[in-house]
Amino acid sequence: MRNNLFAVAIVGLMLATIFSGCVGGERKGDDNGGTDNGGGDGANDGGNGGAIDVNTTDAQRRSEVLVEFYHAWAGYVNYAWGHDILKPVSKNWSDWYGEPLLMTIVDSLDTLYLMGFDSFFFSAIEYVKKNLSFDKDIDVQVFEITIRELGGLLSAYQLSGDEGLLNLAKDLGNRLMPAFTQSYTPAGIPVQVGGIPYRYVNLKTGATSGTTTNPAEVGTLMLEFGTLSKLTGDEKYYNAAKAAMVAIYDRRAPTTNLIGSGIDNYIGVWFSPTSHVGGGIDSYYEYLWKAWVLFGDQDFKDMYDTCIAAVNQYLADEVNGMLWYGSADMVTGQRSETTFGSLHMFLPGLLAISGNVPQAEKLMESGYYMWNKWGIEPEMMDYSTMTLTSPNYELRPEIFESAYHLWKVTGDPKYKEMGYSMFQDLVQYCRTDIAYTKLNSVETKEQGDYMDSFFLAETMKYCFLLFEDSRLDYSNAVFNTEAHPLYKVSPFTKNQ
Ligand code: DMJ
Repeated sequence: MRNNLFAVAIVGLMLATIFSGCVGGERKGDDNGGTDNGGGDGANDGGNGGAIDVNTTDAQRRSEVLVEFYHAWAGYVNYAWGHDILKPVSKNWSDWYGEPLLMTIVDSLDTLYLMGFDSFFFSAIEYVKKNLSFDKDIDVQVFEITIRELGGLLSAYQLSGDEGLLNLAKDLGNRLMPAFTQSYTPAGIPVQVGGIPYRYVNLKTGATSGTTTNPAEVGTLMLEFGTLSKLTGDEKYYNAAKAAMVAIYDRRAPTTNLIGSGIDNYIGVWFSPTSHVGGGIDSYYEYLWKAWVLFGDQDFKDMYDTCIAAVNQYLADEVNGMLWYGSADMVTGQRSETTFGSLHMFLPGLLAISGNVPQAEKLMESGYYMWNKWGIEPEMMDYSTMTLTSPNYELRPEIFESAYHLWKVTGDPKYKEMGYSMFQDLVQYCRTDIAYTKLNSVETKEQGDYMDSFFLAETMKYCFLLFEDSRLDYSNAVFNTEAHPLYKVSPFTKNQ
């Protein structure tokens, strides 16, 4: 810990000296923005309609992101080191399950590498190997621990070649496996059907719990468990995670090919037939496509093609010339809600990498309009009235992720401009004296007291990659849903 603090202090001084002219960028007030999103209330009145400083170079912007990442990382190191989460206003910490799983550290490892903070990367790996234990009597959420911890460990292993990380990943994978195992009542009646995993598992005892789940939590395990199989040669992880994805696919509505948002994992029956692309379903679609890319398994591509066609047919919605994706009943396809928010904004990126660039670009314009309407995007709003339904902003990354993929796929610099403009808004509204924090309301900009680990794992990473991604082998990597790059062939093996 003391070594880390010392290193942080030294690098802080270096960064402050090198980038003192551009720390935080110079805000141009409320009228700055990227591409011209037009004006007027109906379609395109982005609040940030002004021109961006075109002379600001990629190198300067990259430096600004580095400085801000460092500001947040140092806050974590100084006030929450060894714990899961930094509370950046009260300068306190919290652990998800009472005992730390080093969530922010594990989630940040590959960001440290991609940004070139090599000494932090390697010393954090040493700390993790020495201090992270999964032998804890706690019931963890399989989805969250898979995408943050298992994904973070596997990615850092692929970047460093450090076997200690793979051993931790194997240990965690084995402790999570009971979630996939069918269990029985004392009378011998099966209480879990068709490979739908339990939502919670006890890391020490393997006891499972949770009677209900959703497609995202069932279907966002494939990249991590599949990679574990590839790296260990043991197919059981791949097969269990694939069976879970197929179990959801097999329960799609035959009338529409849509899936619902809540399913009873004992009996495999939907209890919420509302279909959408937001939280609870989102990354199911993402993993169908990415599993195809990472593993070359045609079944995933076939499932993705069927699902995304249904999504585009029933959920896409044009209002006042703008594209959104709302909710519909999975059986009838009838529109049920016109809500959309920050989590939905992963979709432009997914559409872009899977080949539907026109639709991706159109949705990105809508998301950027939503962001600029309030100066920061809300958790949820009604796109038919452009009114807030959940006014908070949780430091979410999805819109930056989509800007990055659109930049890579199209080469159009407007996506870098969008990213930079939104990054400046983050600095203006979410920065605290020691780190970054969520907003309770995008309307009032009142700050909350929580810096989720995905801010360093994803939001800051995508901001950085927009201006510098030389350490990422983009064509060989697939990002898990927590922005951990997983590789078809590990970079360190290629270099050996
Ligand atoms: C992250 O944990 C992941 O991106 C997940 O897929 C969705 N929620 C957060 C970020 O918003």
